[in-house]
Amino acid sequence: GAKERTLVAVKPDGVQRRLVGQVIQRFEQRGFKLVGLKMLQVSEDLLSEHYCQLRQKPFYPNLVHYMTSGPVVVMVWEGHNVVQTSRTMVGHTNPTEAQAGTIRGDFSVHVSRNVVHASDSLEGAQREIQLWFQAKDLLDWDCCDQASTSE
Ligand code: DAT
Ligand code: MG
Repeated sequence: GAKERTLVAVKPDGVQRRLVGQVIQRFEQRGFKLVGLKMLQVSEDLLSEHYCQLRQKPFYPNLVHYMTSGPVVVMVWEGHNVVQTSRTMVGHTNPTEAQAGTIRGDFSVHVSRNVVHASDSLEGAQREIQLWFQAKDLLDWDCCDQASTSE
């Protein structure tokens, strides 16, 4: 529905390369609504919850090292079909496979430095949003063009 939400994060390489603004711009421009945003240094505990399905993978230690190497910017975006559309906007996990025009396809070359995260399913999005944000830090707001101007 229109209130669907997903978690998007600019990973440490994206922050270091000053790509935060371009990532936000793409989601704003597409028509999604920003309802939560913060910058933080991720702990290994949070990361192992976030990537709980990947703990057994051979690349997991490198993934932890990368994701804790500097701050990330994590956001919640809301709108129609945002989970699936944001995956399309982000592009293939491996930048080698990512289409030009996607974030990974435009800004990255290697799977170990792929700039952004986006939740991969409705259930995943709900789980990740609860993991990264407190409910009070997600804001429900309306556009000024829908508000009364008569006051
Ligand atoms: P995605 O980030 O597209 O949802 P994922 O959930 O399968 O992909 O994996 C999470 C991250 O782990 C991914 O963004 C980069 C890293 N990763 C995945 N597969 C990898 C691989 N084969 N080698 C190195 N890193 C990998
Ligand atoms: Mg994933």
